[in-house]
Amino acid sequence: MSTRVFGKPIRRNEDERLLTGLGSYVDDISAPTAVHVAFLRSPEAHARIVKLDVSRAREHPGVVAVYTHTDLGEHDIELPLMIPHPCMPYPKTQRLLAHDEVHYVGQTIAMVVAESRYVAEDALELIELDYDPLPAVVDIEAALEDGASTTHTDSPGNVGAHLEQKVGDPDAAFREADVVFSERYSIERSAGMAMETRGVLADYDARRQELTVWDTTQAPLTIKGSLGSLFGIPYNKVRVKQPDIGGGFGTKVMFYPDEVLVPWAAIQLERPVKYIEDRIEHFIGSTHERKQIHDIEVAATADGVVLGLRDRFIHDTGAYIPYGIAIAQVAATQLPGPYRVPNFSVEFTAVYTNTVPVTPYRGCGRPQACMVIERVMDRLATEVGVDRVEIRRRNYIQPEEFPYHRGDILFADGLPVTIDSGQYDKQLDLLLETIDWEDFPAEKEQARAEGRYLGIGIANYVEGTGLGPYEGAHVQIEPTTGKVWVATGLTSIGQGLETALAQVAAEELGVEAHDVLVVTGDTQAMPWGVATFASRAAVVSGNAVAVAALEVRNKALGYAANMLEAATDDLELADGKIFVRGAPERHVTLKQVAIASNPLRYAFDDDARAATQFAPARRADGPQLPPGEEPGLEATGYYSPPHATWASGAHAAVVEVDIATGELTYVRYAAVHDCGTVINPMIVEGQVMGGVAQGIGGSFYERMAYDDTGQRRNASFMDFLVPYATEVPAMRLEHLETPSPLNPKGIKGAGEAGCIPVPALTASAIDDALSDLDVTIRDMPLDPCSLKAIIDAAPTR
Ligand code: MCN
Repeated sequence: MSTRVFGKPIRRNEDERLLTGLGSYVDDISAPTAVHVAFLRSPEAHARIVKLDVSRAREHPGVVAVYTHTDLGEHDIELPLMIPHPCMPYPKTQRLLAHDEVHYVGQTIAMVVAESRYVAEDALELIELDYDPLPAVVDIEAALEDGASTTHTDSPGNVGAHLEQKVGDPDAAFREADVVFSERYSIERSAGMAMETRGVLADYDARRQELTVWDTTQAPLTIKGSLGSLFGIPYNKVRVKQPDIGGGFGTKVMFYPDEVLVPWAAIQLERPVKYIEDRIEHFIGSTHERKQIHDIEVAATADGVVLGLRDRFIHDTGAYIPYGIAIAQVAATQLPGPYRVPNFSVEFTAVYTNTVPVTPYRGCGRPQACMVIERVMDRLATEVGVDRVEIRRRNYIQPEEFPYHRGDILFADGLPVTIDSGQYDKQLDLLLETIDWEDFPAEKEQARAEGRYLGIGIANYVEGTGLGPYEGAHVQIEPTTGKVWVATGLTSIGQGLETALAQVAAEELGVEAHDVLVVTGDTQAMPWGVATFASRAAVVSGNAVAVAALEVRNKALGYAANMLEAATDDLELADGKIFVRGAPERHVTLKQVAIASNPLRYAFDDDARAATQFAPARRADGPQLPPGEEPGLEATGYYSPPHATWASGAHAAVVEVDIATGELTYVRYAAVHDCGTVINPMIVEGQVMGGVAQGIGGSFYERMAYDDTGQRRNASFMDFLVPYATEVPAMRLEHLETPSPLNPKGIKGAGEAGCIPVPALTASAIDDALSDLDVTIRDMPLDPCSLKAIIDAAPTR
């Protein structure tokens, strides 16, 4: 009679739908009368538009409308600055449609609406666009030199943001240090590359003044509020729905021009309007992340204890800075990783370039920070002559030091970094065991004797997750089915949220997880909330569901006590029923309680008739509801975290380098992940594995390449390589559960973790594989050509 589902590796409720092809994506929504959008996008990285004539396109048969910025009237606006910060001298965000200057290849200039996408694309060819090319800013270091060209001609320099933060006294640490060194590390530009590109379908009912938008967004409530205020439509008359989605990865949390323009056109035309981004547009029109160059100085004792760090880095923000300093700030605050580092300063400059704008992509600044600190640890180990494991142990924050206050350095939630809990030594022990660390030297020697180059790498990370401000949930016991209904303002983007939240509710209500229906991404079902990003849903939404479900549980027990004429303390909830303890034959089902709690009549329902045999749940047949009572077995709950909760992990991999070709193979991979109390270990494993696969892409394959004029050189899957299953090794995964003291369920986030340490440990493993040569990997990602060049240029030790 037990229904413990929290912490169980149960299969995902959504899988049957998604894996049997029954998912319904934006492009699947039936809209037979819809007209279709194609965008004229800038062919130049930086240019002044001297002529934009759309008259021939407007006359093309099948074209319904062609819009440029002059047609937008009061809606000729810039997109919002999502996260303002005073350190941005001139925060630039993108106009819906460009005015007289374009700032990256792919920027939207004009919108064609036609009876079909084919016609819309044909009409694009008829638009006359003349422009004077302007110098393009692409290289972030050159962009900061005196006399550099500017990304925006109306604004001086290319500095999007500049911020310095300091903890302790780093200069004193450097004066006292026995060991001092400096390093430069860089990581390249990459992007999420979800299987499904972005898309928007909008329908406006002018008679009812109702706007409905189906959008691949991770943030439907942001879209709802923004469109409502922009178009002056009541909040409750704007419905934004995120249908099933083929991956989000952070890219879809951004606010894009089409997300305003498509609904705007639907209002103008009073017809459904649809836009589905194609793959090339996804490469040049949806946001990227990652490019940073770090110059770090390290001060340590002769024993390898870090006394201080001084890091200065430059961060490529692309042509605009809609997410403010979020990525750079996350990188800055995660730089010390799981290590004490009592003194450090970090200073970053976000640089405008004439490239696709940069916003958070899974990991958001953390892979960069992890690469820097973990490479530093490897170098420090060599400097002081201890091994890579020991150097980490000497610097870990110890269990008794939690909560660990980093000092006055502010995280992305605007609060000082306080790491709530962790067990970093234990995590490392488990990792070493899982990857067979002790046996590796013999394995390496054996391989070398066979002419093969094996290496092993490790990396640790911490990750601030579960950011506020809040999330809410509505939980109801359905009176017609007896099943549990949960609505969240957040979105399911492939991360298993429907099942995780079902498990939380099921646990409180004593039902099976598959008897809980979770509604995500529908602003009509839950009109309050923030968005899915920053690995926050399990923490913030999970705890909100628990709050609401507990209230429903208490209500149900109250009604059942009346129905069974027993005290609530004597009742027990399990298997969808409420029992009198010790007398299981005396029970009511949750459905019967839900019916009894609701004054409506369920004429055809046997349970409703059966419910009448119990003592009345309330004086229900009276003419009024009893004072203080509400119909329905339901509750809405909210949860607001005090600050971020810090997950952690340690990964290791054995790699093989083919020194003749520069090819890299991941031979085996192990990960230990600590996301506090685990809701569903099977989902967390999937999350970590998926993240690792993306991390492998960011370590050895993927790089958004631009030429000096700002043209993309690899905007297709023929040239931008993502790893296949053949490149991703089998993984061994272990969970360590260090509950967060910050939330009642002890949960920390998990969704981004997998990708964070992969570049760092890959670099470490390659160094180890090539230990006969003098090789230190400082730049990621590599590819066979660049690795072969490094091997060929390396002196033998
Ligand atoms: N989980 C758990 N126990 C925990 C923490 C998490 O069981 N203690 C499980 C839950 O099932 C939850 C999942 O792990 O559904 C991820 O939880 P969480 O860390 O809260 O992350 P979010 O739900 O907020 O998801 C967003 C996060 C981010 S920011 C990106 S980007 C991302 C991701 O997760 N994009 C993804 N995972 C993705 N997975 C897929 N398949 N596709 C994406 O686009």
